[in-house]
Amino acid sequence: MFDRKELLVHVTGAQALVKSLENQGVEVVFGLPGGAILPAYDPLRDAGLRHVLVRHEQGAGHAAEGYAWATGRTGVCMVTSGPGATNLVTALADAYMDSVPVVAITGQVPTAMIGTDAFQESDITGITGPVTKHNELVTDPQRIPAAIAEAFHIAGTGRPGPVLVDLPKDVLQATLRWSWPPVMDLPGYKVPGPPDPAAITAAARVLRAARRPVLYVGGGVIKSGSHEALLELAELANVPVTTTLMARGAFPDAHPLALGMPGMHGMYAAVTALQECDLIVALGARFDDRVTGKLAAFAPHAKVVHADIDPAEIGKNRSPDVAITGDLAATLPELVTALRAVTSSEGPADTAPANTGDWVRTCAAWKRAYPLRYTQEPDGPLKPQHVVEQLSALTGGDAVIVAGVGQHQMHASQHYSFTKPRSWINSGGLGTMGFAVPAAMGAQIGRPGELVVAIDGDGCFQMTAQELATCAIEGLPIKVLIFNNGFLGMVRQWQELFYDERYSEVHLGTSIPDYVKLAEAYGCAGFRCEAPGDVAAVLEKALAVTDTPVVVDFRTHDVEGVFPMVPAGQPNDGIVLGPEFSAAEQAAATRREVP
Ligand SMILES: Cc1ncc(C[n+]2csc(CCOP(=O)(O)OP(=O)(O)O)c2C)c(N)n1
Repeated sequence: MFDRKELLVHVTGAQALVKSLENQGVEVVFGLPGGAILPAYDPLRDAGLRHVLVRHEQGAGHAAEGYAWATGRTGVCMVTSGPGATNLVTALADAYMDSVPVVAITGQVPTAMIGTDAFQESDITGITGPVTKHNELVTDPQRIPAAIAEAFHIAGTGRPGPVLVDLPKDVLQATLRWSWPPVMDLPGYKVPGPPDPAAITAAARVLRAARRPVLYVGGGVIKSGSHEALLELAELANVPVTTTLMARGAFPDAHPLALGMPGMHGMYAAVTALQECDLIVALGARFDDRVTGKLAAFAPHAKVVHADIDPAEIGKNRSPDVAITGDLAATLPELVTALRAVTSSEGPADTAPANTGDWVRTCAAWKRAYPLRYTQEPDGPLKPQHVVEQLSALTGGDAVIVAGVGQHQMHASQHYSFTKPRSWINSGGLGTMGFAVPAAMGAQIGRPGELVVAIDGDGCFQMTAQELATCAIEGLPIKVLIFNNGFLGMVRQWQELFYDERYSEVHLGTSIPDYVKLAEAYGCAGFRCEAPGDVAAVLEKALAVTDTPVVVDFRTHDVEGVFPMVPAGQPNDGIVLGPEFSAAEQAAATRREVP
């Protein structure tokens, strides 16, 4: 990359920006131009990278996120000042909550006009301070290469996250001496070093001594690429594994040790194993309230080993007995080695599987006794769970599944059988309706030729459906399965359960818009499916389309709920199995018994 001949070349700020992106190896920028960022769009014409013109800046942000989730690389978006920049804010907040590496470039009004309420001025570094890992208003054109290099470094290292670089128009128009690589000057930014060997040994010892351990696996395992070491650890120590909403796919759901998702809509076995365990090994997870329920009542008998790259997470919600700060890519293999050493020093007769065997059998019995349950009548209303299970069977886990936010997201996470990492993309922390379509677009660009399926709610879909136009024009054959229940379903469910069925402003109706016509208007293929028996055939038809995006309007049951459920803020001990279980079964489950 370093080219001595380029040392004395003078370029404009805009050219420096584009050259910096090229030198960072950026292959795609999602964006939409406007006045302040105009100078940057000129050299972009001749650049060796792809620009995808979105229809709304929020779409650019989520597309950059989807690209990053799907590839592990940093996603890039570029927009103009003022409304362009503020339209990005939701996506940046989303990326911040879910630790997604994104670099956002925003145009800004000329430096002399900053603070004058100039046309399309917004203090975007001020606005995004709390939702970015770092941001910078660049006032010296000479700083552009370093600002961009630093942005990528910060976004992609340590705990990943979004970084915003704000570039005033005059800074983009000024000239500077081009030089690459720039010297980065980040005195306050430190990526955690290797994990402390003493902490690793301590963790191995408590794991070895535990009789009822559980691995609580978060998104950090996927981000660090340490899923293989996770499998090795789980099998070596014979420990049941729970995978959070952020970690679906980090451990194969079909594995006998897999308990599935914990938390508010988690599987009974996963939720209960965490409540009853004597040791939680938290790996790249953050004890989020959707997992813990009432924090004071969470896992009351458990010691905690907490391994995370972000020291701020350790002890934030739950004090650990053993803290390991560092990259899981190093921590997990070292933990495996340390566990082997501890085990062999205790002699082959006393093997780890024997220590935990009873516990593993108990968890498996819970799994069998209290599975996910729903009823699909052959002629009855179409159940969303049925659609997800048909999709799961048809793809065998060989697809990238993207979700919106709501009941459909939970049904997708619960009923799809994930086999590998980076096959599940969703908005976990912020819970952003409108995430799915643009995130699927970004994922499809990052993984061309692979099957990308967005499972979306009718409410969510209508928030960012305009990106279907982008997908059609770019020839991106994403599949969008709308679970059209005619309601803001998850909110309807909460009104049913917690507001005495007093439904207020949650009815959308199923037929406006006509999603098939809408799909066709956007240059996509559109199908509709209402009968349970037709699901497999319609999915096959949809999956067979490879040259345009596809939208399927699944007319799903309007009152279907998501269960199990732990009401918000309640102890996880009170997990409700739902209407498919008898009172006797619920009572037995509450007592942890297996009928
Ligand atoms: C931008 C945004 N606004 C509001 C909410 C609150 N909310 C959470 S789920 C939900 C309903 C989603 O409805 P839909 O997309 O139809 O999905 P369903 O729950 O019916 O599957 C709402 C309004 C949100 N998460 N995000």
